Amino acid sequence: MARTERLLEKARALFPELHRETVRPIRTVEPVFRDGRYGAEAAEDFRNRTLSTGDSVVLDFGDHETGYLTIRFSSEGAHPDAPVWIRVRFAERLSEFYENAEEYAGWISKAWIQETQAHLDVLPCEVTFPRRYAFRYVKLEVLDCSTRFSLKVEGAEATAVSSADESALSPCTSADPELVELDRIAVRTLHECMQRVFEDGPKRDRRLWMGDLRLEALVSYETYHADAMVKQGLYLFAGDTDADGQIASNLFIAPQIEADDGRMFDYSLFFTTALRDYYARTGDREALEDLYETAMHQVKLAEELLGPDGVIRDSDVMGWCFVDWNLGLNKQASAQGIYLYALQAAAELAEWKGDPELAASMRKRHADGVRAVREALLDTARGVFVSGAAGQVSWASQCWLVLGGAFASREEAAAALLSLEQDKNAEGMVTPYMYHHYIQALIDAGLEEKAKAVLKEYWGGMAADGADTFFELYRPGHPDESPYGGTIVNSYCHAWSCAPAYFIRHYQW
Ligand code: RAM
Repeated sequence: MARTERLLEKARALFPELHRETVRPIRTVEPVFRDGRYGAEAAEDFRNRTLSTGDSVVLDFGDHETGYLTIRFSSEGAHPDAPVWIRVRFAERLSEFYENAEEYAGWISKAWIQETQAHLDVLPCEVTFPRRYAFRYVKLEVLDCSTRFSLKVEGAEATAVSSADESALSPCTSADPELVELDRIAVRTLHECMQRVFEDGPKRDRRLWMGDLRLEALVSYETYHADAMVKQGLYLFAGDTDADGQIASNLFIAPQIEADDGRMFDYSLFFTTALRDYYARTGDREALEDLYETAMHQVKLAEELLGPDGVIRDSDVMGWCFVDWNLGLNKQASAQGIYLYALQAAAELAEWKGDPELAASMRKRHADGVRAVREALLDTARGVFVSGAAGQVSWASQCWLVLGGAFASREEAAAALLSLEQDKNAEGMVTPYMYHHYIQALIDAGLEEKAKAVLKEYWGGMAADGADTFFELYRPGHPDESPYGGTIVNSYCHAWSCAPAYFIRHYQW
């Protein structure tokens, strides 16, 4: 790894303060699953109940919260003659209570599952659970309580934490109530993910990912204006690259700053595009001077993967390029689109840095890359780009090649995007992250009204499903969608899904 202490020092100075707020449950509920939908019915207030072995109570905090839970317990009946053994489960969505942690056998750690157990030796007592949880609902289950007494829950509260500064939040000025509601949920999503860094999700993975940072930054510019946190993220990534200078896909900040050893073609290039976005918004010369070389280097590294035909070589190494969580997706064409998109950013950065020759060379590489991909991957009969040896057609490939400027005109781009709707075999999209790029591609192709309609339908689908915050994965009609081998580890507050707040505000919808 190549650590640059000078950059990490600057990053450390930019860590935000966390704001703390005490929140309490607004009601006690009984989860219900009816007609394929999860819901909650009002139940007897938890303070009025006495709990014995097998009993449980569900507290509803009224909104998604990220923080630390404290519960006060007492007993009723004889003097407690044994500890009480309890399980506490935290859920961002009620559906999580219908899943069984024991049955999860997926490939990411089940330690992410938000549940814990405790023994209450002496009653009354107050317990503060040490982990930070992401939740709206908390379920307390009595696993065992002596028959000589019963347990009472006297009170519960959480210390919610976020670095989002509410006083900095710009208002949403849309006149469309549907959009105002989507904006509200999106802003809440970002709020919850704004911790010491822009986390991907407060339930999981609770850390800074380059691809997520890029989109969180775009939403932040329109909402909380947390420019210093965007800068912090960029300096963190630049301060700990691999030995070749490649930006890591994600990094940890505790116990100390350390980049993960994973690399992804697209996420490294998003350092370049995120610096472009940051400088365009802030004009922060110090950041441009400090981070420019690293940003341009990502493009150079990407170029090493160009094949003799001038197109990024395909790879079957799992995760070489992320694009989306659709495990059946071939990434080659998307990777080329992302490479072209980054070249455009690199040309702008070089202009701003005062290096017009390099800017011209970036533009030439872009033109070469467009020509190459049109020759190698454009199916002229169908008007779409194919990807990989099997010639796969996907939504992701068209979107990224629109964003990278590989279509000859807006009309050609629009025709390709629209043709996907008739092609049942085209590989689809499974994350709001990929949908963000689809919305942008529609706008770039001149289909802004369609973009708005898709945004309303897709994010509106999550809202209609009771979302307090937007999800990591969402594929209408596929509630079991999870790349991890089980939805119990899915995150239901994931900042790469805050797109509505970006598009509604940026395009003044
Ligand atoms: C998920 C993370 C993050 C994303 C990576 C590729 O596991 O939560 O959001 O960037 O995938």
